[in-house]
Amino acid sequence: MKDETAALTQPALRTGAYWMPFTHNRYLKTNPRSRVLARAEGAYYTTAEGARLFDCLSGLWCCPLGHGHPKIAEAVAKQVKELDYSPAFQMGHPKIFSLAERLVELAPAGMGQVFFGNSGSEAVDTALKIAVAYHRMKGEASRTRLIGRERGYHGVGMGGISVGGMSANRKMFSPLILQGVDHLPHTYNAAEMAFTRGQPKWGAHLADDLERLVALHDASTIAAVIVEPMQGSAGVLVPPLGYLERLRKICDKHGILLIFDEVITGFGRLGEAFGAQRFGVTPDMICFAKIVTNGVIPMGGVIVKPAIYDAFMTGPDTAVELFHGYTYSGHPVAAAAAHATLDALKEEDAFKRARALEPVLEQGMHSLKGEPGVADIRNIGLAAAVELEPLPGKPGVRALKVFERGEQEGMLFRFTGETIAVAPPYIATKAEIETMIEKLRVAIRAAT
Ligand code: PXG
Repeated sequence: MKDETAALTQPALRTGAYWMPFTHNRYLKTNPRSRVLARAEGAYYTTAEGARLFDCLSGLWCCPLGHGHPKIAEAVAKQVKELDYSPAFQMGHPKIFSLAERLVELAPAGMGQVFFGNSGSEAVDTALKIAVAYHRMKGEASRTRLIGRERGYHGVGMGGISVGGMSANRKMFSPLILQGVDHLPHTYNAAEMAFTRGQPKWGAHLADDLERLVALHDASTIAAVIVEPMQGSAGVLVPPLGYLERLRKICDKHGILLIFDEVITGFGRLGEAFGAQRFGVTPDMICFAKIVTNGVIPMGGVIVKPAIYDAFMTGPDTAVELFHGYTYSGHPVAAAAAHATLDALKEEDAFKRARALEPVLEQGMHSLKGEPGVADIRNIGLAAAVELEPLPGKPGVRALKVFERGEQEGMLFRFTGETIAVAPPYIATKAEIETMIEKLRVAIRAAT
């Protein structure tokens, strides 16, 4: 029996002071008890009420090795005692130099340096700044225009919301949106690709819209294109076959930098180190965050090609080359967590495991076709989404109902808009993934 008065009511949880991010604060605070997580171990959370929830999205896409990983916990504890902080400017520490080397090795061939921040949002804003500054260093200061994509999510910094393509994240802040930003069309077309497994065959031609923007503005005004190889937050929008290749070609033709925002797709989510390797397309910069530390300590950053780094290495060698960085860039505790995470990913053969589980997730998720209100199912790697038809006159409520029923069934699903996304931990078993899908079926049937 669950003790209804446990933890949260003794003493009573006071919820008023915490303004929760990307959350319906008022609804949650009327009955917060099931929404408070008290503990986590492996692929499971325990709520403050004592209920056990399978971690269907690996935290927020960031904890695929499971919670409380002993090696990561140990590395963090040791680092706090050895060197808890080191100034990020004009100073370094051994683990951050070696981490940069390891990340370059993991990245597709041809990448050279890593600039560190603390989140995906910082990684994106850093990459956009580097892109504009790079062209200036190369004597092409007119290349300032940035191109994102509809339905893209690049975090919540001023740069990220500007190149991002989610109207809810932009409209409130419209005076702050950067000037000189365009968007490619998103690649989703239900009529052409609903219920596709993996990459849709239709849609490579949508990359040609970049040629239209070049014709409109001239290449000499365009700095960079930024896309997520797979659009995660938009509900697992998988790139059409040939699309990313085509973007790469057009960028090369016009001297435009191509940035992959791999905050979700990095470190094995698609069965390879990065989406770049999965799709066989190498960008000029890769933004990363999340899984780099298994979500344990915040860290993010940008991996760049040597030509980009080299462009800044001019002038007197006593001059600062890039006026950018954060107090916590390359934080030693985050670096220790990242090393331990990379070790564990390797020791546990995690990318291979993700690849092996991909067909299990694909087959299971697509078995939900035909359940009430299921409008589409998409998947790639160890990520999938079910898109639901909205309940008449109640946008978003159907997915909320699925989420709430999911909790009763022992599942922590992620819901946004009309979509349920799953990205189970790499450590999940086949049976756990199958159970997750059967519980999702129960929740979908109940949400009418
Ligand atoms: N780029 C991409 C591609 C992301 O997915 C960010 C940047 C921003 O990262 P930070 O660390 O600043 O949050 C993200 C974040 C979801 C979900 O449920 C996705 C993200 C964050 C929270 C929830 O899809 N992505």
